Amino acid sequence: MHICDSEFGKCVGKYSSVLYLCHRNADPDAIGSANALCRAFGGAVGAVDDISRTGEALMGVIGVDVVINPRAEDYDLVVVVDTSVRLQLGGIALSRYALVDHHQDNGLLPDARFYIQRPTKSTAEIVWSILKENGKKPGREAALGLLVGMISDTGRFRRATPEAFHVAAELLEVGGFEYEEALSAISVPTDISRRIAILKAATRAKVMRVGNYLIATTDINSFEGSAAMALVDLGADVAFAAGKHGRICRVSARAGREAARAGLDLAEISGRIARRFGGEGGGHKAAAAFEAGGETKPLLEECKNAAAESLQKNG
Ligand SMILES: [Mn+2]
Repeated sequence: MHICDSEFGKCVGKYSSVLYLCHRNADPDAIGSANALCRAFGGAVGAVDDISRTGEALMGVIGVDVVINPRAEDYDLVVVVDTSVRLQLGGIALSRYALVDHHQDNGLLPDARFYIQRPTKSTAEIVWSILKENGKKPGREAALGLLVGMISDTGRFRRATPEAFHVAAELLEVGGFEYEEALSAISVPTDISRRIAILKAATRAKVMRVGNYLIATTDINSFEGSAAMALVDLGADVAFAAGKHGRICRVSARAGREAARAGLDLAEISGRIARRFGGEGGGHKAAAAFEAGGETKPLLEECKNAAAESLQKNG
């Protein structure tokens, strides 16, 4: 059941123990959003498998405890935060759950007790609206966590909307901290293994030109998301980085502004290819990921062709 932001307090208040659950490799948007909801409405914060590097940095700054791989059955309700596909929840067995999210996949909606999902640039913006509509005033840490989530999901406001800037201004006012403090919360130095992986991904990259667009693919067995993002930073319009993990292939996709503006939809492409290879995936138009069976090479070939087809059609 879809609910309005103002109904969240009433709906979640019907359950006595609530877990706010972040996706696998929880990022600052997930951690900041779950933390603010938990502080406002009561409950616990959990995450699946692990926390991202920047998510962990934020945890320290705002002082939130996150239970890794909590037992969903220990709670009356699980509120899944910043997550749109089951794949991102690993082995967690969901029964009674709700959803607060900003992605565009609807896989978790039909079975949710209630949900709020709309395509904003971050889940944090939705959470801020939920707090306001329910008469909750966040403290300093809760507001800081939300702003850091926004900074992270908007690429430091490079992809921000006018609405996102409004929310950011309100969070700075209510939290009473400096913007610089929020920025430094996620400015953690990149560790050497990630830098090695990214450099390897760059040296192995194959590049195809389609009109004025460049599509890069690369094979790597860790940090696929960082690698795809780095290839876009280096000049690719679209980048796919694939890694083999046991029998499963993980592919991360990123697109630059021009390709996204030309109508490329990586969430759609990821979902479609994943399903064809017995997997699952999704995300956003310009940033998506999937897992599927098979080898990296044919999957990357499929990705490249799908992106090329889309760019030729619209570009
Ligand atoms: Mn997010």
